[in-house]
Amino acid sequence: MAGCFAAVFAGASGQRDFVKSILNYVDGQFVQGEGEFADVNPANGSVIANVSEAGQELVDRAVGAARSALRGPWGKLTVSDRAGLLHKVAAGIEARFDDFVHAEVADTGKPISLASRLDVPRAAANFRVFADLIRNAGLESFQTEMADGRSALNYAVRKPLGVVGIITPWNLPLLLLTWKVAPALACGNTVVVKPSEETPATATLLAEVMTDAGIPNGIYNVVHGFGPGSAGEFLTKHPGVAAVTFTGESATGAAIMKTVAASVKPISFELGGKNAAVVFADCDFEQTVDGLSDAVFLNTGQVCLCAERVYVERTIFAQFVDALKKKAESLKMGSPLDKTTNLGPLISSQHRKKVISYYRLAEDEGATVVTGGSIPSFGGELDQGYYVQPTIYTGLAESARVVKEEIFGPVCHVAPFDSEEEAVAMANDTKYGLAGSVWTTNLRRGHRVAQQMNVGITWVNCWFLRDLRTPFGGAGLSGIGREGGVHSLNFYSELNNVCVQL
Ligand code: NAD
Ligand code: 6OH
Repeated sequence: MAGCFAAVFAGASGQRDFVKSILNYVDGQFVQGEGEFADVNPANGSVIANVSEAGQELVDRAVGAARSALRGPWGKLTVSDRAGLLHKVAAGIEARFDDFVHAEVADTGKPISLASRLDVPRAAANFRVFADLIRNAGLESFQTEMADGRSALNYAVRKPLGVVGIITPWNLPLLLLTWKVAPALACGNTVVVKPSEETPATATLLAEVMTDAGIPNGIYNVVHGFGPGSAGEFLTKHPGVAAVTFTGESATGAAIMKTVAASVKPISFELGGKNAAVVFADCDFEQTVDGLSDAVFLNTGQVCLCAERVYVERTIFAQFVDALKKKAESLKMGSPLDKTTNLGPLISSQHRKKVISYYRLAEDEGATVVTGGSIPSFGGELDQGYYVQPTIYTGLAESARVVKEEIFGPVCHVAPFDSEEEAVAMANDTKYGLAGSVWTTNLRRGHRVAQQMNVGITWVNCWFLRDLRTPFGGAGLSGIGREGGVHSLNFYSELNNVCVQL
């Protein structure tokens, strides 16, 4: 079947219709799997598409196609030609900008303003950055002199790993998928992707862009489904898959690790977080309140980098909590399609149950509710959506579960500190280690505290400001390995060191 999306996006009524049927994409064809499940719009609970679920047989076909494609024209392209095709993919995403934005908004419920400024532009940037990186990457080399007088030249050449299995979550679906697809393809691999069952649309739409850009059949394959006993597990278990890269919950990472252990595949894991922000009394107050509002509430708190623990120097604690409360209460919750909306719903009814259970737990654990803490009422269609109020707590012990466990909603706990050492100790008192932020106008303190954070990335006076050449990943329960820049190139390629005696 050609173009399962094209017909649907061009609604005859002139109205933008959403996807009605989302198929798997294998060897350049949109194909049906064995089962079907619903893709739900979290803003109103309506079913926006039926998604075809890939069974074992279809995953086998996808991996088989990806393996064959390694031996086809893709494997014979020069690096420069491959990079050129990836630039065309970036341009293709931009050419269908509105389609991607609307598909992402319908699947996730995120505000259209956010999808337009973050998710879709970053997807195009992911392809451009890794195309340029691979085009300009040098070879590691050493001139070797041995004690016995022999000399040699060593140099390492990059080769693709083979078929890379890519498994991604629902919070930034296209951004996180392309963050892995782009470097994997840049390094000459072929891929089979399994997007989240909650957000299957943009990965499928990307298939059309790949075809239009001239990416040969079998290079980019999409299988839909769930984790255990479904496409996710079939893909990670598959003997034809050379490496697995995964973004999602830490517990899922542990399950995938067990699955891949038997075949000793390389893995890259970007997992959960319980990130801390440390606010000093000498911060630029307005900038910090604005920055923290983003860090806590962006994407309704469903960003792995969000700050769920905020530590504030005691001398400004009350003033800061009050300002953050006002900011939270000024955020507009509403329809994702309204350009003025700041907060959309959570991804699903199930996820809302989880977040609300933490809201109840916070009260049981003795928290003071500064603002929020429940489900909003709109008096219309949005009451069928999975909205929760942006919420701020104070007063919990550092040992409380609400302070220790990832909630993944628009919520934080704010606690005071008296000294820099105490703030660093509290920030580091977690099993996670993804991201942190430090807010101060004292330059030396900013560097000093940032360097002591046990995380993969620390921002000073900003948050989620990304340079795609930098290492990205997590410590502890937050992940294994680093991607970004040359770290991605290293993960997605096998280095073969050639030693030539001179
Ligand atoms: P999840 O772990 O539930 O699911 C992620 C993906 O894994 C989905 O595609 C799912 O179908 C698949 N999956 C589930 N079980 C599987 C199994 N046994 N085998 C193979 N695949 C399986 O995560 P989620 O709820 O979609 O996303 C939210 C989580 O992701 C949060 O914990 C968040 O912190 C984390 N996250 C981390 C980063 C990062 O860069 N570190 C980025 C985004 C999200
Ligand atoms: C998690 O929700 C956000 C992850 C962000 C990235 O992986 C990135 O490259 O910006």
